[in-house]
Amino acid sequence: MAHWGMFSARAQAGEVVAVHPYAGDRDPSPILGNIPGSVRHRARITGPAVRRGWLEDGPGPSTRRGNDEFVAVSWDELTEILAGELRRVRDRHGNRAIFGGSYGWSAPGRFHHAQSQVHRFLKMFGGYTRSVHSYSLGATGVVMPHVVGTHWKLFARSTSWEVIARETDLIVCFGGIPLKNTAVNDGGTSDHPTRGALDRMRARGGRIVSFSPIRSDVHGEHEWFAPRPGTDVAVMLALAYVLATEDLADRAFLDRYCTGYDRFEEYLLGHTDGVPKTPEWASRLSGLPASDLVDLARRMAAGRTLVSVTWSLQRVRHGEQAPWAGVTLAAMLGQLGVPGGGFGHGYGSMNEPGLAPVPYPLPTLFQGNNDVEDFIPVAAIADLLSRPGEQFDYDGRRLTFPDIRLVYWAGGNPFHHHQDLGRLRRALQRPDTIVVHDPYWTSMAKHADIVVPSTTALERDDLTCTRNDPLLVAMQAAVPPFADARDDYDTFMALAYRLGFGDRFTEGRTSRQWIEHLYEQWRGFVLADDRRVEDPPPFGEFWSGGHPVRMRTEDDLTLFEDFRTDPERNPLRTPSGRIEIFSAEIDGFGYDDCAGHPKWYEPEEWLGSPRAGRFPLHLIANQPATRLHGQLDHGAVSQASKIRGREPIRIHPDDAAQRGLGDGDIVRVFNDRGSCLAGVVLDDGLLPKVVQLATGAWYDPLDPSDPGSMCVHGNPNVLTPDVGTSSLSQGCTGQHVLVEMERFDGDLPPIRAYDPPVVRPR
Ligand SMILES: Nc1nc2c(c(=O)[nH]1)N[C@H]1C(S)=C(S)[C@@H](COP(=O)(O)OP(=O)(O)OC[C@H]3O[C@@H](n4cnc5c(=O)[nH]c(N)nc54)[C@H](O)[C@@H]3O)O[C@H]1N2
Ligand SMILES: Nc1nc2c(c(=O)[nH]1)N[C@H]1C(S)=C(S)[C@@H](COP(=O)(O)OP(=O)(O)OC[C@H]3O[C@@H](n4cnc5c(=O)[nH]c(N)nc54)[C@H](O)[C@@H]3O)O[C@H]1N2
Ligand SMILES: [Mo]
Repeated sequence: MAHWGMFSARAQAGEVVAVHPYAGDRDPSPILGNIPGSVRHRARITGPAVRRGWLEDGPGPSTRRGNDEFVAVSWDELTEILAGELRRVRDRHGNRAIFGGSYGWSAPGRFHHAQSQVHRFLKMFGGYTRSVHSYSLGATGVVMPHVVGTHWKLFARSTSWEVIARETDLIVCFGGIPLKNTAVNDGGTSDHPTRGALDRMRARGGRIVSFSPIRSDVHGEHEWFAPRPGTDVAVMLALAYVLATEDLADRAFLDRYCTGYDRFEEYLLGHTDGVPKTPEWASRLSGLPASDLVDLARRMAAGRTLVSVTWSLQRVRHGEQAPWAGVTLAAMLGQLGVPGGGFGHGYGSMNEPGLAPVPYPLPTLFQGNNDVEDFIPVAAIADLLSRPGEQFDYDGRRLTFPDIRLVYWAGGNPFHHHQDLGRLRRALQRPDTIVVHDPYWTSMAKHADIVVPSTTALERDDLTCTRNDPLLVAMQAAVPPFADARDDYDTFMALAYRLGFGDRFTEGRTSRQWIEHLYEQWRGFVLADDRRVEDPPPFGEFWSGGHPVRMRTEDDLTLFEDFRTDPERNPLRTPSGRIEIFSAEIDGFGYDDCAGHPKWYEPEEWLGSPRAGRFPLHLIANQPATRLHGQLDHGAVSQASKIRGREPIRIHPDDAAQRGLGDGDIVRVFNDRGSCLAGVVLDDGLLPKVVQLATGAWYDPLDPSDPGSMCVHGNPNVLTPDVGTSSLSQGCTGQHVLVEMERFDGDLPPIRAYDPPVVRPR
């Protein structure tokens, strides 16, 4: 199993040479094709290593990270060095000086999940400064609990694809419903139902209206509206304005199920700021004809309408506003809780919304408590490292950045996920020690002091399942461990014994015994359910049979149906128990960048800003179609998309012509933060002045000694701003950035991203 689908593997001489998708998958993802050849790829880390400068000079700040050679050490030496350094930092600076946030997707598997392992280990070691929320949903995760009392139920218990296919007349989707993203679900996925569901809905006469700068964000027939990126909230407000002023808003629903609509309406009509949010007003911002917005609002009120907002819309400055405005628009239509109507968040973002949840707890590795209370919103990593002792706002609180001495990363790649990589590199110079576990020499591993080679999921036994998938799956090793790589569990086990808590960490179990233990614990939950669809066999039988076990799923869900049926007995977990169109809590925080109701804020990085005079193209840095993040960027499917080895950048033919660019040219994309090379793909399915460069090309600095160096490969995060969504949630804003580009006629530098650094014997 991979995060992007279930498969069987054919192996030869320690390498996976072919994969076959699971027969039950109705629409398997092409990115399975990145797997063959990945086990023995030259980018693998062959054994434990320590950065030469760190070994010779001892722990401390260093400008040589990312530009130093490594010294190979044995596993025993590694364990001794790492245990000694952990103890030194704890004894001298306390546990809060250890940053163990360690964000990232790593691999599926309920036991060998790198984050679960590193967090459990560091908790037993006395705790660590942690991170909260995700790069995926930084704004949603904070704002939506204030508005609807939850954020995860919006995806995990969303209206099902079956209900949409059967009931919905009109999907109005902001950010489209990109099929490419439904390849993936965190922890794995055994079926891909989105394409089929949308086809069935259309066959019934259902329509899709997509708001997106990119036409291909909806596959197949649809109506395409391309607003200027970042103006969706203005468009939503204009649709709301038409509903409010043409007597199309469902006042009875707003009275019974919501609070604060009147406060919002004052703003909508312009009573509070003198600016009525008319279709003409939104037209000037978005570039869309006002009459189209008027027509659409009337159509939305005339039938069963689902308002859908992708997660990308909240991964921008003021990202709190789009989901909040979306739910408000759906509330005005009065269809929340009605089958096929209402609101969705993340259709086309992940293979999770629309898929039925299982009613049981999943097998879970017990974590224990973290004795350190300090935390950061996850995307504040560079701030944390560069601004110790400084205060910042977060969800109504004033927090302080602790002074971090040791950074511990297992299962994630900040050089993939973080913004403004030049700034990140300078921040990574500051701690005493950086530890990285990864199977591959990612840029993060190259910036580490202590490098720990992990196995990949293909090299170990595990089991996996997710909230929104019916199968519990035995993941049996396809090949033996590569070179001197170790399972993260075994690394932590050795460290825990060296540090004196080995028995507590292992509870006396081997990996195999843990897997059996987690399975049997889960099996108990299933056997207690009278309505189970299958009896899970005892572990031995399950493992030797190798077949997945099917769980019961909660089919045909409609989001907020319980609440609609009986709002007194099933209130939302908000202060009022209702949908908070106006939140007194948020209003009370007094932020000037997040008011008490949904509001249009002008971002810094958009085509209407003064910055666009210098950098006139709006870059969409979205998820890659050809891989998951930076994982297996060296795989066949990802490589086939590259242009002379560079990541493709899509541009409208008119913008290309203005710059004298043709298909296949190499360009230098730049702004005042950095620059990268990329390969031109002409595409008239883009709004003019919009360009698109996916995330995930491995960072490849022309001059590794220079934090501001050009990336010769096409990582957009050398360009993106490292600034939070707002004082409320401080989420990631990596989706949008203004750039300019020019043809690159120089000698093309080689791609060195997948080459290991120099590693010398001790
Ligand atoms: N500009 C911009 N940037 C973005 C985004 C955007 O929209 N625009 N999106 C953001 C989002 S939503 C996300 S979720 C992040 C994703 O960011 P990440 O999750 O950090 O990216 P991955 O490449 O998946 O990193 C996972 C790492 O885990 C390693 N790994 C795999 N298996 C194992 C294992 O068993 N053990 C260990 N120790 N390591 C393992 C992989 O080799 C890989 O290096 O990126 C964010 N960055
Ligand atoms: N193949 C693949 N699938 C993935 C991932 C991957 O790496 N590869 N990553 C997974 C992860 S971790 C996450 S969190 C999700 C993320 O899910 P999302 O954040 O929803 O995904 P993106 O592809 O970044 O963005 C979706 C679309 O939003 C559109 N968009 C961008 N800005 C605007 C705007 O201002 N207005 C409008 N109307 N549209 C806009 C873009 O055209 C883009 O294609 O994807 C998941 N799925
Ligand atoms: Mo994500």
